Amino acid sequence: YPLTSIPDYYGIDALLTEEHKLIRQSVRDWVESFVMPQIDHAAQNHTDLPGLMKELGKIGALGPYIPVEYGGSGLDQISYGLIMQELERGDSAVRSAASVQSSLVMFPINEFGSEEQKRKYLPQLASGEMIGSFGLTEPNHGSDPGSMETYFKDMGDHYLLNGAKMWITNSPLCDIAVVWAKNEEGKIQGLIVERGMEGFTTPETHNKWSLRASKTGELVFNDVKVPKENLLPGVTGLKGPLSCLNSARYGISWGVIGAAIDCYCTAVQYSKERRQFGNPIGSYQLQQKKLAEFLTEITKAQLLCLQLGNLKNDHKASPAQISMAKRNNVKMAIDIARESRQILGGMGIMGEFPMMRHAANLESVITYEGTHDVHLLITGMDITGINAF
Ligand code: TGC
Ligand code: FAD
Repeated sequence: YPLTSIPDYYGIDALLTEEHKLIRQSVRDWVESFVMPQIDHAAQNHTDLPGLMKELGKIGALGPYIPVEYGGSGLDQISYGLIMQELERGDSAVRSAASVQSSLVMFPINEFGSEEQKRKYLPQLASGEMIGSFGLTEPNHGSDPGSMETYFKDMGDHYLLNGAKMWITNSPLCDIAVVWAKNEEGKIQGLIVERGMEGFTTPETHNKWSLRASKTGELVFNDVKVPKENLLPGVTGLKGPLSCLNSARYGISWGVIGAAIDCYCTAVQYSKERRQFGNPIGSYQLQQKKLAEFLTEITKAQLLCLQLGNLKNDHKASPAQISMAKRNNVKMAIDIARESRQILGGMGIMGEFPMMRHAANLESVITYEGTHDVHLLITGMDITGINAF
C-alpha cells in the first residue's frame, strides 16, 4: 500500500511539530528499506535480523530521550512514541529490541546509575555496539515480581549473585543485563551483569510461535561475582524496575498502533482489489463495518497516546494512565490483526501479507510488560483504592 495512505483521520498530524514528522518519516523510510525486505524470512525461520541493533543506533532509535551528553538524542516523549510506532509497523520484534535497550536498559542506568556507569555504558548502548537485556521475570514469578527469588550477598569486595530470570528479550545476544535481585535485607536492587562474568549464562528459548524475529532466553546466575561498582546506587525497592516498565509500556502503547496500521492499510487495499460475486469485497457492508471499526479504534488509540505523551513530557503521566493505554491499544491491535486477516480470506494466512505475523507477535505483547488482566487490575485499584491482586 502507498505509505501516504497511513491514516490520520482526525488531523492529528497538525498537533505534531515539524521535527516529530521528520523523525517519523526517517524511521518509516528505514523500516521500508531495512525491515520490510527481510522480516517475513526472519520470522518464518525464527532468526533475528543481522546487524539490527547497530542499524537502530544509526537512526537514533536507541535511547531517543536519553540526554545527548550520554549518546542519546535528547528528544521528547512524543518523538519516542512515533519511533516505536514506525518500528512496530515493521514488526513487534524490532520495536521490542528498541524498547528493551531504551526503556529497560538505558533508562535505569540514566535514572539510577552512577556517573561512571552512565559514561561507561550509555554511549555504547545508544550506538548499538553494546546490547542490553532486562531481567525481572523469573520462572516462578511473572506478574508478581515482588516475590522474586534471585538474590545477592555482600562478600566485602564484591557481591555474589544467584538465581535465574526467564523470558528475557535479547538475553542470548546481550553484552550486559540489568538484573533485579534481592539484597540480604530482602530489598530489590539493580545490578549490571556483564557477559563473561564467571557463572553467568544466557540459554536461548526455542520454538516460539510469537516474536519469532526476536531472541528470547534466560539469564542464569551461579555464584556470579559482581563488582560493587556495578550496583545501581539510585534506587531500592520494586519501584526501580516498575519505573522502567512505565517507560516501556508507554512506548508499546504507541508501537502497537503501527502494527494495527499495517494490518488496516493492507486490508483496505485488498478489499478494493479483490472481487467476489462480481464486485470488490470492499463494496459489501460486512467488510466496510470491519474497516470502519478498525479506523475508529486506530484513531482513538492515536489520541490516547498523543495526550499520554503530553502528560509524560510534563512528568504527569501516572502509572495507571500508562496501564490503561497499554491495555487498550494492545487489545485494539490484536483484534485488528485477527479481523483483518479474515478480510484477506486464505491469502491472509500467507507470509506475503503481515496479518498472521502481527497477530502472533501481539500474543506476546498482550502478555509481556504486564498482562492484559494485570493492567485491568491496576486500573481497578486506581478507581477503587482496593488492591485486587
Ligand atoms: P505494589 O505493592 O503495588 O508496589 C510496590 C512498590 O512499587 C511502586 N509501584 C510503582 N512505581 C513506579 N511505577 C509503577 N508502575 C509502580 N507500581 C507500583 C509502589 O508505589 C510501591 O512503592 P513503595 O515505595 O511503596 O515500596 O506492588 P505489588 O507487589 O502489589 O505488584 C503490583 C505490580 C504493579 C508490580 C504488578 O501488578 C505488575 O505490574 N506486574 C506486572 C509485571 C510486569 O509487568 N513485568 C514485566 C517484565 S519486563 C518485560 O516484560 C519486558 S518485555 C520487553 C520487550 O520485549 O519489549
Ligand atoms: P503469570 O504471571 O503466571 O500469569 C498467568 C496468567 O494469570 C495471566 O493471564 C495473568 O494475567 C493471570 N494472573 C496473574 N496474577 C493474577 C491475579 N492476581 N489476578 C488475576 N489474574 C492473574 N520479562 C523480563 O523481565 N524481561 C524481558 O525482557 C521479557 N521479555 C519477554 C519476552 C517475551 C516474548 C515474553 C512472552 C515475555 C517476556 N517477559 C520478560 C516476561 C513477561 O513480562 C511475563 O511473561 C509477564 O509479566 C507474565 O508473567 P508470566 O508469564 O509468569 O505469567
